[in-house]
Amino acid sequence: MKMIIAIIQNADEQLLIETLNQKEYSVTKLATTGGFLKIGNTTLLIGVEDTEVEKVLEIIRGICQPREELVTTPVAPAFGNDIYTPYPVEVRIGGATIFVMDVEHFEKI
Ligand code: 2BA
Repeated sequence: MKMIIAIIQNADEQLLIETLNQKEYSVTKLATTGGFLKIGNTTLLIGVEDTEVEKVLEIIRGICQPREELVTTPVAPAFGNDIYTPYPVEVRIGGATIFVMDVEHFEKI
């Protein structure tokens, strides 16, 4: 058995969970925050048999879209001016960041 950990954008969460549930994959959703942008994202835990991993990854690839996000970073002051100027920078957020891990033990009580 494998545990798929998928960090996705909030915008893709509803459709992805609905699609996985329709195909009878169990999903646990965690509300998470990206360490770099400090904006909310969604982490899904999906436990599946080894033979199902590629099918689930295909579903994620088909739904999760990369997007550009404008982030405002302060630019260091120059020429004796001590005011930090906000400067918008475009950051590309991937459709999904996925980890697939071995599950040592699985039990439902
Ligand atoms: P964040 O950490 O908020 O990162 C959002 C996006 O900012 C990243 O998109 C990447 O394009 C950029 N970014 C992140 N760290 C950077 C850095 N040190 N310098 C320059 N740009 C940087 P993604 O790579 O698609 O990541 C989306 C979200 O997935 C991340 O949100 C984080 O929550 C998670 N993630 C990505 N890689 C991870 C990893 N190796 N381990 C754990 N979580 C990860």
